[in-house]
Amino acid sequence: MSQSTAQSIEGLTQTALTELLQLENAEALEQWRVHYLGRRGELTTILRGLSQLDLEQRREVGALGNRAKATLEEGLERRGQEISEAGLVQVADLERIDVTLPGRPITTGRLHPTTQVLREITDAFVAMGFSIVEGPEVEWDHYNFEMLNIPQGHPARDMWNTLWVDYVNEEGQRPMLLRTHTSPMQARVMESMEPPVRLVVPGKVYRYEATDATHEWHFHQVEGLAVDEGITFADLKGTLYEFARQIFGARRQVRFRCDYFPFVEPGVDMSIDCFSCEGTDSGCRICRGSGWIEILGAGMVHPYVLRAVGYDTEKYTGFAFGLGPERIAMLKYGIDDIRHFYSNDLRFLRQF
Ligand code: 2NM
Repeated sequence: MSQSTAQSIEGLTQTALTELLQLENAEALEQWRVHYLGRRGELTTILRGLSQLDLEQRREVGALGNRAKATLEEGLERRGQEISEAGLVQVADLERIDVTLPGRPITTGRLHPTTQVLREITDAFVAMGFSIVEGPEVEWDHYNFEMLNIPQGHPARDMWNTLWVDYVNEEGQRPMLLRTHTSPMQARVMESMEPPVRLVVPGKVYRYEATDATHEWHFHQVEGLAVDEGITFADLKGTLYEFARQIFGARRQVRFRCDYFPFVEPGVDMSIDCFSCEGTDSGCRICRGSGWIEILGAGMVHPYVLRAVGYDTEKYTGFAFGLGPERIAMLKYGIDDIRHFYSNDLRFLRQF
């Protein structure tokens, strides 16, 4: 008895679910509900008949019946949703839709200001024929320092307060770190191909640094590189001048001054003339009265770097540069504290 009841519950469930999928409107759904789940519905009738079974069987088959009931109820609800989503609406339902109600607001996300500026920067270089390459944030000392003419014990290592990864190799050294610039990827690319090379590497970098309004322990960089036969400092100046005009407007002037970076010789920094006061305000908040704003570092790739990646330094020369999108964004939008970028304050983020 209980065996056959169980079977008829199973069969009934299958039939009911199959039928359900063919129903197209609310009226048919209601008929279906009454037929199976109503007070005199098929399933209800079977469940009522359980009282004739003994206690043990009643418990077993009862559980089966209750599960079947839940399955049918779920199916009913799902099919109801499908029908209304498909727009298969009954005229009676249509009359209850108030088309004068305002629509539900669509909340869209947006790109982080750093990402927006990062893309503006890389777009400018892509337009000049550079490719975009990305690389690992966890690097080897070898690529982050050694290959870039910053050997162990070199005083220039102090320029980058490094976050070392807690991994000790077989020789007892700790050779793994969070990259302090994106140039290790440039060393990787140069190592893997012959010139001509023209690439920019955008990405996140890390420094072991106390934070304040102008320092973060993690931020972004875009570093670029061009190596080929006959590349000169004039190529560097022309490329970076064009970049400055793309980002800060065609009226901008640029100025180069000597600076030191161990992977280039000579090294320079580049400033643009102040877009805020154009050199007329000795109290200007942006250029602090100097009329100039430093926006990047650059230089001719050091022959030691070219040699380390296996390039013929008699044949090839190149220029390289590095800049910080957060700093560019701060200048463009008048942001006074770099810590805003990663404090996740929506009032800040929604302004961009
Ligand atoms: C800078 C300034 C000057 C630079 C050098 C290289 C490489 F890999 F080619 F040697 N990449 N980036 C460079 C040069 C970066 O950042 C302020």
